[in-house]
Amino acid sequence: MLPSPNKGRIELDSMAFLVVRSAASVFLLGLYFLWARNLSSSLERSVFVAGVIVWIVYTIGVGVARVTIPNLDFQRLMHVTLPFDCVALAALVFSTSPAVDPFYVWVMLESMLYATVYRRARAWIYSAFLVLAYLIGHIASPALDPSNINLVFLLMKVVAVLVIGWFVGLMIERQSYRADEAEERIDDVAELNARLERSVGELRAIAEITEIIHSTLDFETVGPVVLETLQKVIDIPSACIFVIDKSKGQTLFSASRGLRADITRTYGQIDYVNGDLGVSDEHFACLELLDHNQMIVVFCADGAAIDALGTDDRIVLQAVSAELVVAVENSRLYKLTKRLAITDELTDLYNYRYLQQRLDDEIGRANRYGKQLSFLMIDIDDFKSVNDTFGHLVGDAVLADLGRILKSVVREVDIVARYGGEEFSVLLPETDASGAFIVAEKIREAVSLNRFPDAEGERSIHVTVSIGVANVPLHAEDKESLLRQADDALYQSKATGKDRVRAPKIRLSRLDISSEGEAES
Ligand code: GH3
Ligand code: MG
Ligand code: MG
Repeated sequence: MLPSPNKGRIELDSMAFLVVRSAASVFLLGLYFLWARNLSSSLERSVFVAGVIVWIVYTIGVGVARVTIPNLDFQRLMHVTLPFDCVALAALVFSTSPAVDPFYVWVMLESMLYATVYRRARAWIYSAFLVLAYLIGHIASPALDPSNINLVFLLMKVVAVLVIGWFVGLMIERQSYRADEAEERIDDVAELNARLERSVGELRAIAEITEIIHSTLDFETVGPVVLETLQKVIDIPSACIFVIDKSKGQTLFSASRGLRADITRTYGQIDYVNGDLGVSDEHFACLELLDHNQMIVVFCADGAAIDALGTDDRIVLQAVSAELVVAVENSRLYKLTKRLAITDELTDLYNYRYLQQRLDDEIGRANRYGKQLSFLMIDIDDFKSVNDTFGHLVGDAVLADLGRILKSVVREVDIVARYGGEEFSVLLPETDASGAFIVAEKIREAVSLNRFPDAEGERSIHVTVSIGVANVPLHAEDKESLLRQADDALYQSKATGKDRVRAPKIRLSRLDISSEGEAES
């Protein structure tokens, strides 16, 4: 017997039913041969035989039905057998009741069987049919003395059948109710388990993404990996995510996955204008996930997919957004720190440390590949008097302005640095001495022609610079001698009247330019 998942009733196997009916048939046949065929009354004998035949015929019918009908509906089968069982039982009770009433127990058993299979009210009706059959057989029995029927006793027997049927029905109903409850609890536990598993998956994805994002400061390359990991918990095959600087309307970070190239291009540069995202594609929708410190995180995907996002999905996206914002801030700070570490604050030129490092690199490269490089050492003439006349602040402004002039004169690849105080230097990779001389002269001339603003903003200050030029390999082969040679040349330009360019005196065998006096102004 198995609990029925649908009806909450006992589901009897039709095979078991057939076996029990067949055993009952054998029993009835045995009873006939051992006892009933000796009954003195031929009426009782015939009725008994009729009852047995009806029973056996329907048992055979059940067997045939079971073999021929696939997926035989057991309850329907019992509906069919009930009336014939009632007839058979009435006949059997009719012929045996007056003697020992053995079929009373039979009626009771069958009524219990119906109580296990059908719901209580219906089982009761079927029990009532069986009781009715019993009563008809019992009262109609010719052997019973009509004047001597014990009505109270008969009533007790009938009520006992009904009560037991009702009781069995009640027990089974309770049992199935408990089974239903247990099943519901199992469902609840399964649902909780699924939610827990999902939450664990989400936490794992967030942890994974956090690790990926924070594993590098140059984290732009990790964008697709972030989206791929997100997809493990949020079922959106194509999406892009942006971190936008609201104040500048600038995309600081963008990553896309599974999008066509044209869409990626369209959404790669979302403009944040007047608090509105400039997205028009009707198939796409964007969701603002986070707004923090002038930065917003926007997630874009198919509109239907965005609408279908659940609360859990949004929590995951917001957690990832928070990490992205921190990572973008860290990356920005890292880039700024990196820039500050190599930049001179006052002039925004490279600082002394960076210059030294680049000198090492470039001289190494020049020596390795047989290339040239030149170096200019620049010193402002009589800068002390500028400070003395106009004040230190104006002096600082002159230095900053001079930095701008230097940068505007040289090429992108040249390295302009503040060497210290009011001294500057320019590293010219792949430039020979004559080329360097021309650059130095351009610088000298640009500074000389420029007028720097005084405290009132009047462009009244005139400064000049002296420049020493040195070249690898013409004047030097390593950094120390290159710096020394440039410094010596600078000293020469100071010594010969300032506002001029000088290169070191060199041996005639290495000479390729006229080193002294040519560039005098
Ligand atoms: P010279 O032609 O011989 O170079 O004369 P000079 O007055 O420029 O002398 P020197 O090269 O020794 O210059 C040093 C002066 O530069 C001293 C100091 O007042 C000024 N100076 C150095 N660093 C700074 C700075 O950061 N700001 C300002 N305002 N002045 C500076
Ligand atoms: Mg100086
Ligand atoms: Mg000076």
